[in-house]
Amino acid sequence: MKLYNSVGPNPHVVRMYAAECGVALELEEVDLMGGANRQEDYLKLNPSGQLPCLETEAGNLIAEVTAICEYIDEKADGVTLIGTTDEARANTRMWTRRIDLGICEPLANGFRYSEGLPIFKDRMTTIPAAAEGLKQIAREKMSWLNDQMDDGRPFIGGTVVSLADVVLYCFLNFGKAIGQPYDVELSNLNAWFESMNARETATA
Ligand SMILES: N[C@@H](CCC(=O)N[C@@H](CS)C(=O)NCC(=O)O)C(=O)O
Repeated sequence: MKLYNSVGPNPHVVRMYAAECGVALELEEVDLMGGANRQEDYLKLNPSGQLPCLETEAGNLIAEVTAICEYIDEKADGVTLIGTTDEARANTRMWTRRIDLGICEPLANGFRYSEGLPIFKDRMTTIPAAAEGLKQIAREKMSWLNDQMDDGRPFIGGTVVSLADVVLYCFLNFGKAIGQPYDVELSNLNAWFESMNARETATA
């Protein structure tokens, strides 16, 4: 399987997820900073013009990180970070959706509309006036998640590592690098982040 790869948290999610599943990916780098992902050649692969994108052994193209990770999960031999039962899979998808919409999306758009404006202003609609509010929404949801984890669960969805953990880890790691570090006083979130950061797959 070939992954069209670049800098940024979304490709990191897929690389880490594949490493967790023991699935090898051939990486092909795309120059995101130079805007190659918005050019005709790449748009033929992923008309959304974003990274990553997976080319399967059958030659099909899959974009959107949660779809790619679920596909990799199905290809993994005996390992799953989605879940082994219908209840577990629903739980993983519920938490992943909460993380995606509540934290990742506002954090990323908060960046695109402020510090990231020089990169993004000519490739998408940007709303600088919304940046601080979006960052605030992400912070509030991190605090809410921290409260949810007061029950001592080691992972976001409960006792086992899941897609939700990989997605959030990669975005909080990104947030640290772009001026949106999570509040280390959120002790449950901080302990969880440190445990994810210690996984061998974190550097994939
Ligand atoms: N919803 C997409 C988001 C992908 C995304 O935002 N990728 C970023 C890299 S982390 C990107 O391609 N940014 C460059 C651009 O939008 O031109 C997914 O789930 O894969």
